[in-house]
Amino acid sequence: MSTITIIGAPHSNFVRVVRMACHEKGVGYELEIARPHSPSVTAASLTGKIPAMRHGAVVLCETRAICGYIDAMFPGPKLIPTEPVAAAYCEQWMSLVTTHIDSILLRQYLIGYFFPGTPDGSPDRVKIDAALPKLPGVFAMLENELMAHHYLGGDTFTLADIMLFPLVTFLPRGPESAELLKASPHLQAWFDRINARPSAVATVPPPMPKR
Ligand SMILES: N[C@@H](CCC(=O)N[C@@H](CS)C(=O)NCC(=O)O)C(=O)O
Repeated sequence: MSTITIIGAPHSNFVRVVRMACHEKGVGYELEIARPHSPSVTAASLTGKIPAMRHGAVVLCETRAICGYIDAMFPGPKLIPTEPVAAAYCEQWMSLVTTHIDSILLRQYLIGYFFPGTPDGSPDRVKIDAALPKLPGVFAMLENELMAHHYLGGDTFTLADIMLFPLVTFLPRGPESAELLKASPHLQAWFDRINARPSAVATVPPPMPKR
């Protein structure tokens, strides 16, 4: 069967999730580097967001759907548990990452540092300050879970851990999130465990391009 093509930019946390899933499964892929809403992305992604994926006649967008396809289609370790309770916890955490945690930590908070859009390029304090009160709750949610379990949703590594990991790599780049991470020893220990996996090592993004 044809090779999987992942379409997107290597700096995107969600593109890295799909790449890590391929590495964990032992599935080869090619990365077609493209920005959101560029022609090659809009040809494959219903929203123009990245990642998108092509595999033969199968064209998909949405990280969870792409990873679910890869997990079901190929042999190798199951990334989404088959046992119903474990599967439900995995789904719960994946949903929390994509709808809640990513929204607050990246789209509402870190974006104010990464892409401020201010005339002089200084951090967007209005955006950042509006997000700050929401940060402790997100860190507490993760710290409590990882105090109780070795991985998100249980004691087995799953796609939920992959879903969160690339986002956590960004946290040291915001001063407030860096402090909260330092104060979250279980989250930090979880991060170190995932960061040592070959799938994480193989997908480290290149330095951010100058804007
Ligand atoms: N729900 C999508 C979200 C993907 C997403 O937000 N990708 C970002 C890059 S990390 C993007 O394409 N942003 C451009 C935009 O929001 O227009 C998924 O799970 O794949």
